[in-house]
Amino acid sequence: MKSVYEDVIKRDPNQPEFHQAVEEVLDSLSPVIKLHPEYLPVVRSIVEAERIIQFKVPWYDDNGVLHVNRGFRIQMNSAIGPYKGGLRFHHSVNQSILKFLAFEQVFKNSLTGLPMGGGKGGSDFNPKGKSDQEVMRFCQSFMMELFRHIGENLDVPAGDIGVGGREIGYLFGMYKKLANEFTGILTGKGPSYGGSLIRPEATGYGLVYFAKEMLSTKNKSFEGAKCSISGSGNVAQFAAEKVIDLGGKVVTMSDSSGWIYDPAGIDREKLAWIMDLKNIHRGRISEYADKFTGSSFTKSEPEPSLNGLWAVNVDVALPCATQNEINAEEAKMLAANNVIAVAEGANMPCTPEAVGVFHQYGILFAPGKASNAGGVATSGLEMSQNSLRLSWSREEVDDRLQKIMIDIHKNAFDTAKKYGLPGDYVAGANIAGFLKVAEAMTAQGLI
Ligand code: NDP
Ligand code: 2IT
Repeated sequence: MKSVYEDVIKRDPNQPEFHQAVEEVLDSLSPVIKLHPEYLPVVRSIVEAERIIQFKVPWYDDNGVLHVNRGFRIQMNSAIGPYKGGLRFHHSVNQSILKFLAFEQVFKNSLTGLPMGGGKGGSDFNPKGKSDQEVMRFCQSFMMELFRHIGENLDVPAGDIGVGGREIGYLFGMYKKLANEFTGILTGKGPSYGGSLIRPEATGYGLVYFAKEMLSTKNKSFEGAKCSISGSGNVAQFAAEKVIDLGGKVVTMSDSSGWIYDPAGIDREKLAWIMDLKNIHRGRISEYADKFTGSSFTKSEPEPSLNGLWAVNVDVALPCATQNEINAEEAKMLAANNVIAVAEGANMPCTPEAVGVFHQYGILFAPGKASNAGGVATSGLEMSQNSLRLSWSREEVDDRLQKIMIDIHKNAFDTAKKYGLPGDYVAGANIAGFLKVAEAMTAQGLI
């Protein structure tokens, strides 16, 4: 296993996020390889992307000035289904970040139990401060190249940071025009053109369904629980909504400029205000503190550090912004306040050292590839509805989502126990996710 990791570093020495994601999975897989040495070649193969596409995305701003961004699609693994995973538009996007996300996606998609391989893509385009017209021109230019590499049975992208309903709409329109056909090529579509109900809510809701299962292993629940959430985008908003639904109290949220603390709790009305601020006006979370008395705003620097958010005394912490936002020091602050559970809404928001602290203190910890899988699972349900040319009701999709999250929890929990690591959801999720893909790769001849 050590040689696999060394080879990964040797091949791409400048990809720290990818190395981090690979190292964690390889660590978990050691006991599997002891039991199944025949899977070692699979491990060697699974760390290499099947295909990486990089392309130029030229677009004109509202003043007629040309900008040139980079577009990417990482087609990581198609052993159990078409590549599936989001598109991220953020100034930090590079191959390392997208490869870590695509790698995580392979295991996550396997855990959903649905037939989806792993992929990820995006661009270093920064949507902040751009007009709708600029975002539209960028999306159209991006799709002009991406369209030849995707397909409903080949690769089905969706949203991620900086890509929500607006962007998916523009991307879908351009795909449809170029391909001259109406297919379910993207998920996260609007409900009027093939999108699934509950898909916008799914990652946040699914996260809380998963955390609820974790808490119940300790005879705890969200009823009366204090909860800190980071981020104020898609995942954070609907995680907050579900925590409130289950009787919990959300006291923090954030964006890249800083975080807000509301000791009285962000109730339904305040959350509706945040959704309007973020989704319609595209404003900053600092405005919350101006609007609601008793709340405060703390600026944070440098990104993604949140200078104190994780020092707030809570029962449950749900990091929902970005990778590596909780380090060991912050994990120790959560431990000092006797946090019961930490569940990742974002992908890899906790550093390996932070995860070590949670394990050391016996804090329940869920890795994103298990706890945030509700988003891609519901994307899988959107693909099924598109294939059937049917739309299921909110209740039907929500019921399926809940069942999938309960199953993922059980699978990760039972697998960890089986491999002698009870309570270690990281090992459980990595091993369970790997085994299905490994079997499929082996059956197909490791080509
Ligand atoms: P959004 O773009 O809707 O929201 C992202 C939020 O995180 C914003 O509040 C943003 O602040 C903040 N944020 C992003 N980058 C940074 C940074 N570098 N430092 C500090 N804050 C930051 O994205 P999503 O909610 O969709 O995604 C959040 C996380 O969840 C990501 O890790 C994503 O990969 C993961 N995820 C998303 C899924 C989905 O279905 N959307 C599914 C599974 C996981 P600001 O607006 O200021 O940039
Ligand atoms: O990280 C993720 O799982 C996502 N951004 C969602 C991917 C999807 O295809 O819905």
